[in-house]
Amino acid sequence: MTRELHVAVVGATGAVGQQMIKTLQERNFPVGKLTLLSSARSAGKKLLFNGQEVVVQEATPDSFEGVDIALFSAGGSISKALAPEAVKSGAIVVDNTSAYRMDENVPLVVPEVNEEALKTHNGIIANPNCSTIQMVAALQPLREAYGLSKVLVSTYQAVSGAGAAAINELKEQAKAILEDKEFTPEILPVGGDKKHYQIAFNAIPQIDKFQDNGFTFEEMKMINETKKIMNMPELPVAATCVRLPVVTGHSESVYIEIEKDGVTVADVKKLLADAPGIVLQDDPENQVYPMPADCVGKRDVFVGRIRKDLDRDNGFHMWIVSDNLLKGAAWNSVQIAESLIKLGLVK
Ligand code: NAP
Ligand code: 12T
Repeated sequence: MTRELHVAVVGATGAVGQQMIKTLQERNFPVGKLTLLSSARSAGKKLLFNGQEVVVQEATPDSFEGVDIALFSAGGSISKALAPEAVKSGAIVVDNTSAYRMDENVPLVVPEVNEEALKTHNGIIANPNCSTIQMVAALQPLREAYGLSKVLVSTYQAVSGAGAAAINELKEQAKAILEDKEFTPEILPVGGDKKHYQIAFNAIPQIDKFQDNGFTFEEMKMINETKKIMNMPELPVAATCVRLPVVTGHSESVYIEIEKDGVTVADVKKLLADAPGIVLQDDPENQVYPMPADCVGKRDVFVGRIRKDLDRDNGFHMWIVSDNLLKGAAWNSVQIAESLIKLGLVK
């Protein structure tokens, strides 16, 4: 019998935090006590967990007394400031921000890929970037069976990845445009960057800030995190990340090259159909393929449009879709917490 745990959610009122609470409930996670934390703005607000009202409190360094597992999703600076405090209080932190992901003392975990890495944790475990999680979950079975020698990805990302304010911006903008009213973009592509652009009825080839090498930080997260999670530092990976006017569900066009010769599309389909956490939706004759509108609220990663490259026998193209707030964030974090219990890592 698992003991009932004291769980804290930091950023409980946010787009990800809300899904964390819902996922803990749906998974029947052994929650004995739930502490919900936010900024002072939302302190006092009441949220429901298993039909019970829980009052949101302001997150402070003293918020973690007696907490066993703390799920952080309130932005990188909050994680930098408070995750070490939570660890000092004896909690294990699962951090959804990019604050610790590339720290070599912090495991970066997608349970279907590298669950064993949890055993090396020092109090903080990083939850990877949303676009990266769904991609590596689908690539891992192929890598195990055939070897992997190249990954090229273009993403079609939903606005909910940028938080509750971005969801609101898309909806308000779409309404303003349909009603012929004026509007001023304020959030997307990146709240903290110099310029903001229309997202409704548009596509923006910028997610997160530009780096000196011409790639955006979102693209570099996909590149660096993929190598770390798969433990393949030499794997060639390149990414182009694009924001679409979709509320929830990231889509990705992925091209890979495998090491083994003679692999067929049927082989790849069979492998993915049987892989954990993956749902194969691939039947062109009947127009069956994954779409974000169909994946909302589901924990799986959906794969379809699998084709062999026309010029390279070891090249394959595919389309990978998942709910960015679930497998991309809340579900992967709760899944990590479930793995910690399963591996006997929660004292
Ligand atoms: P959001 O909807 O904007 O919510 C932000 C949450 O953080 C709210 O609960 C907010 O509380 C809280 N917060 C803000 N400032 C705080 C402070 N000073 N102290 C304590 N809490 C504070 O954003 P979101 O989409 O849920 O994302 C939250 C974070 O998760 C992001 O910043 C990002 O780092 C991470 N994230 C990761 C992924 C991923 O790829 N795995 C995806 C999306 C997001 P109030 O209600 O009081 O404002
Ligand atoms: N895709 O924590 O969509 O890696 O704006 C944060 C924000 C990923 C992250 C976004 C994202 C992260 C976004």
